[in-house]
Amino acid sequence: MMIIKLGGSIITDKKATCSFDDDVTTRLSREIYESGKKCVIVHGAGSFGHPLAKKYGLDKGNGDGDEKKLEGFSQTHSSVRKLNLKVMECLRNAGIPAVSISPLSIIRCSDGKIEKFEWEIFKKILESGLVPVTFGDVVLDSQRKFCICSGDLLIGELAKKLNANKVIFATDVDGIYLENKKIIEKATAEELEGIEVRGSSAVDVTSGMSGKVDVIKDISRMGIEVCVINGRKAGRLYNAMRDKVLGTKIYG
Ligand code: IP8
Repeated sequence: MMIIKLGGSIITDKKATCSFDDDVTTRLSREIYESGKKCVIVHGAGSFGHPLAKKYGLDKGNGDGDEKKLEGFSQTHSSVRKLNLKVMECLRNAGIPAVSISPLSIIRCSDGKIEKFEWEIFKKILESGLVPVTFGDVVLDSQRKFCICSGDLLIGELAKKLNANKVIFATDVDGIYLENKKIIEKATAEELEGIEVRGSSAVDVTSGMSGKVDVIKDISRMGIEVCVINGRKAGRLYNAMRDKVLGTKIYG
């Protein structure tokens, strides 16, 4: 079983608020369907989540009980759900029996880290032949009152709990690349340590590619293969799902 992350930077235009890329999401949905592989799908929040989360300072929680932040929490949750509905429609139209699970309902964090996760629902849904879909969301936090739960954080936990054999990050870059723009084609988690990573510069309250590399290291240390590919280029997701990776492949 594999986990696919559809990055917010490819399913939305991160520079324009709430702008969904229907064409790219439709094509990626077809690639997932045509691969014939069993998977869990996680998508980022892109321009439906990050600008709002930044505007209301949601990444810093709500320790001071600010009412504006409560409004921001509610608005951000509703906005990422709107994005999720659009993604779900593309997946269903491609023939994928997708069902949505909102992180807010099943996750509680403590100081930004997952402390309670009712992950078994993913297992049950997979066993029933359906395809579970979840997304970057805002969730409750026992220390900060609330926090942001990124799709990448979810993937780290899901990969471990569901015993995934592969995780694919479909991003807006050709892979993980070095300061000199050279793509790393293959590496171990150890080889990734200490390298200067480059990535998207759009508004991102969950630290973009550098945050992703930390998650990638954690996942590959569990012995799970991780691929980073460019989802804006046709066929790359399909090929990565069929073991032909054009991008970066990290192995544990
Ligand atoms: O796009 C962020 O999720 P990500 C979630 O997967 C929010 O990092 C609400 C900004």
